[in-house]
Amino acid sequence: MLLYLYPGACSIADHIALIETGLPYKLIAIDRDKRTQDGRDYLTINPRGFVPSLQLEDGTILTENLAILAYIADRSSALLPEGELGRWRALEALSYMATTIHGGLTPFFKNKSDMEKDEARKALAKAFGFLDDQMGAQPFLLGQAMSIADPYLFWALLWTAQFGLPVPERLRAFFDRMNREPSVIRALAEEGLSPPKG
Ligand SMILES: N[C@@H](CCC(=O)N[C@@H](CS)C(=O)NCC(=O)O)C(=O)O
Repeated sequence: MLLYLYPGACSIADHIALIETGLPYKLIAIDRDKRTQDGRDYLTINPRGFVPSLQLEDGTILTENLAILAYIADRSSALLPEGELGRWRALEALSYMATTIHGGLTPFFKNKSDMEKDEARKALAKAFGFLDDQMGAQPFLLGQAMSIADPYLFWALLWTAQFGLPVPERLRAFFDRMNREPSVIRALAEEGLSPPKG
C-alpha cells in the first residue's frame, strides 16, 4: 500500500497505524504545491487535495483519516479494543478526533481571525478535558492497548504546543508515552521530523 502524506500532517496517524499493524507500506510525500515526490499532480490522486490518501494494492484510492484508519484496523485486526463493542468504541473515539479535535485545530492551521481562534481555543479546551477524563489512569484512550484513535490524538497533541494550546496533565503524559513508542519514533524518523521536545 502507498500512503500519501505531508511530513507532520494528520497523515502521520495513518503512518503510525501502518507501522503498528505490520502491514507493508511505502510512503509518498507531497509538497505544498501538491506535487508528489515522483512529480505527479496530487489532485489527480485525491481531487480534494488533502492528505492522507491510501493507495491499495489494486490501485484503488481511499481517502479520509477516519476511513483509512478503520481500514488499516480491519485489514490487520489490530488497533481495535477487545470486547463486543470494541470496534464501535474505536470508531466513536476516531470520529471525535476527526471532527471535534481536528476541526477545532483547523482555524490555527488556516490562520483564521483571532475571534475564530478564541472560540476554537475554548472548544478545544473543553474537548481535551473530556479526553483527559476518558484517559484517566489508562495508558491509551481506550484502555491498555493502542487503538486507531491514539495515533490521531498524538498528531493533535503534536501541534498544540506550536499553537499555544493548553493540554491537561494526563494527555500530556499520554503524549510523552506515545513519543517513546517504537512506531512513533520510526514514523517521525521516516517523515524526517525530530522527536518533539518534552
Ligand atoms: N477530511 C480530511 C482532512 C484531512 C486534512 O485536513 N489534511 C490536511 C493535513 S492535516 C491537508 O491535507 N491540508 C492541505 C490543505 O489544506 O490544502 C481527513 O479527515 O482526512
